[in-house]
Amino acid sequence: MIDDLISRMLKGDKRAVARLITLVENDDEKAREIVKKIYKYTGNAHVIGITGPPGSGKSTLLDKLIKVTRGEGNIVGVIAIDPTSPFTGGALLGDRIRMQRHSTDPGVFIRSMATRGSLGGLAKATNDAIKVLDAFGCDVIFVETVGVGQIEVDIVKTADTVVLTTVPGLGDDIQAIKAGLMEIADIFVINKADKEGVEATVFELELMLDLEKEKWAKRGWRPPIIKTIATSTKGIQELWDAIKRHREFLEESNEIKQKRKFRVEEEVKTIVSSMIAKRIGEKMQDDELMYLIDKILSRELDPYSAAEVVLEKSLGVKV
Ligand SMILES: Nc1nc2c(ncn2[C@@H]2O[C@H](COP(=O)(O)OP(=O)(O)OP(=O)(O)O)[C@@H](O)[C@H]2O)c(=O)[nH]1
Ligand SMILES: [Mg+2]
Repeated sequence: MIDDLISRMLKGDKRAVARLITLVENDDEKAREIVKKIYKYTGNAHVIGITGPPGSGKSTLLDKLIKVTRGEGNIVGVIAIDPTSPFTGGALLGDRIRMQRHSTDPGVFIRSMATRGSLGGLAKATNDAIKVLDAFGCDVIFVETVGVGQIEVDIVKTADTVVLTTVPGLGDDIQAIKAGLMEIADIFVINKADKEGVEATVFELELMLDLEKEKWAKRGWRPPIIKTIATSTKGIQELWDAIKRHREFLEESNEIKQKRKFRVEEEVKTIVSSMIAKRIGEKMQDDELMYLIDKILSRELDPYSAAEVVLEKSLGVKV
């Protein structure tokens, strides 16, 4: 079944893409099989993370960006991560799905992914879904996340280019930006530039960027600040041009190789830990190991010594 889906996907069948993403989302074993089979077709897509506070206009921007990049003949994939924050859950759903109108275009694939149960699972599922879209032939893959939680930040970190959106009158957002998002942004967007206070926000951001002048000089890339009105077309072409310039910078500076190396290392580590956790979780249920728990409870054994026994018995590893 998987072989059939993959061969249909490689021929451009979007329904097969959707099925494959559902499988990588819901079934660890199948995800493993799928990624093993499609990996050789991946590595071509430019992955662009779009993150920023709820309601800052990420989806509206994406809707316009899809149009511009499609106009250049690119095959486009979009993964929208549903917010985990209780403050945004379910809000503005209509806006979020507006970009779905592009779904009838055979060169655009849009998927929304929700957090189900384990949060770590979302990062893994997103990564695997990106691989499916990459193998499908997407030249550009956008990943939209609300930059509130660590998980979303982790997801967006795996993008080649990170676009951070904000709106005039930063207020509390500036704290969030300072508290970590700043570090990961390659491009800043001040959306809703039709609202008051745009220039003050540009000024504030420039000041923040100035604090790290040396870092930008050394790196050869200072994040540009682009003003957009996503509800019209103002700034959209400039934003797309900045994204392309960043991609060129990554290629020329070799940063892309380092980023990808780091990403692959992280990915393998994550997979290994989850495989070990699963194996140990299963093994711990055996009576053979359950007695250890009783021994810890009766103070005959300490948790570290028990862990050593568990590792040795389940994986044959001595630590
Ligand atoms: N005035 C103005 N409104 C905008 C602009 N861009 C987006 N909006 C409006 O802002 C609201 C939120 O836009 P979305 O695109 O859904 O924002 P989002 O960041 O994707 O929101 P979440 O996914 O819920 O975090 C919508 O009502 C948009 O029409 C803009 O440039 N100017
Ligand atoms: Mg959105």
